[in-house]
Amino acid sequence: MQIEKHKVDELNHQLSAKHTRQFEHISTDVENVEEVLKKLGAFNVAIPSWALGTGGTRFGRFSGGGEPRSLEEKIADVGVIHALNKSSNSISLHIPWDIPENAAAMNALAAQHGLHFDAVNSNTFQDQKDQKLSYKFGSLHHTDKAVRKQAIEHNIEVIKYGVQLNSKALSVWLSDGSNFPGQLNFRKAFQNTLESLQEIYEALPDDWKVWVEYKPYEPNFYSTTIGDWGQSYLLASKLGPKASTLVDLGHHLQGTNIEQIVSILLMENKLAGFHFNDSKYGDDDLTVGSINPYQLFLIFNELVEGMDARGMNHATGLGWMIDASHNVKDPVEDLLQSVQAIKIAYAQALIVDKTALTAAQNNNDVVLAQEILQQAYRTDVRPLVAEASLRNGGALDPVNAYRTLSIREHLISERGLKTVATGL
Ligand code: PSV
Ligand code: MN
Ligand code: MN
Repeated sequence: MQIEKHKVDELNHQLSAKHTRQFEHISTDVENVEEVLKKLGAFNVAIPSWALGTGGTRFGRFSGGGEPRSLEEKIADVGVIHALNKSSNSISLHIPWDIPENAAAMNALAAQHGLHFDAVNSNTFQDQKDQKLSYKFGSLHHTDKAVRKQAIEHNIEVIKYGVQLNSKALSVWLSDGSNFPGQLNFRKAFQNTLESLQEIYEALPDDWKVWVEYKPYEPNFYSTTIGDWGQSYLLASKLGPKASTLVDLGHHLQGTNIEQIVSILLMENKLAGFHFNDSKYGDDDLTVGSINPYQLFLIFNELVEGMDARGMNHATGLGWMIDASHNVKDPVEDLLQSVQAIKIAYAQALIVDKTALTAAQNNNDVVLAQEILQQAYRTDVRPLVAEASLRNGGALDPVNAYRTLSIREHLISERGLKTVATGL
């Protein structure tokens, strides 16, 4: 399924009078409108191949209709998202959930939709059919060298797939940990993980990176071997310049100051990028911005400040990806909402009066500093996001366009009502 551009244009035309009014209004207040639009227009967030089907919990899964049944159909779904928002030009594969049997064909299909492949993700947190040794007690940290070797080889195989797809990074998340005190020797588990990652690091092509993701708990409930940013940072530092720390927003204990973590990692050139989602209780994988949009804005405020301080390109300097699960929503709608929420937070961060904020900070003017941040946060920047999309040929209102064009109904008639996507 491919969206015809003229249909998006027609919908934009219907909304154009209202949009023009709103855009003109905000343009009078925001000094750097053109710069903001340029940056928003260049900004893209990758879509993970596992987020295109409805997720579920251990209590049940309620599949939606027209879910993608193959990698080809997942690429088509990301194509739909990108055609509407012009900000999701890449797809991130989880292997072996999505194995690109014919990489050349996948590259060509992706290109037809204006897409390319982002980081590849390895998976040593589940046992696969015909797998020799089990990951029940971990993978890269395992007490048995043979299990570690199997997990290392899997990661190297994932890199090989990634090379064929022109990916440039391997993203590693381990569920390795322990469920009960005494089960694990923490020091040995960490050392084993480091040595295993060193072997994987050696297999990275020159222009590749490895991103080390952390998570405090789940599926293990006593300890996780890469449980926080300190452990990930330590590993990344010992590994070398190609390794850095990946921040998944859901992978923090409640109340953690994520924006501060981001700021320090960025300063140390050890921030790989993000898995965006939102949460109320734990790793809930909810729609980005649905629970705590202020936190998202504060993170982007640190990102803009820190990337500018280091002269980094906002669009390409870090890995931007969504990592969410959709239990009750149409996944495509949820992903469109998530990307919009990210662009809103980014636009708000771009309009912060940085000179005034720095002065307020230097004067320890706490009230003024807060006023400056909240002035930006409370500005309705949606007309800026809409204008950036419009200028790139996307929809002014992507969710509305998706619904008005009856995309899900088309997908259901093409693929059937009872389809189940692979992956989580
Ligand atoms: C783990 O919770 C995680 O965030 C990792 O990024 C996985 O690769 C992903 O979820 C998929 O389930
Ligand atoms: Mn993640
Ligand atoms: Mn997660």
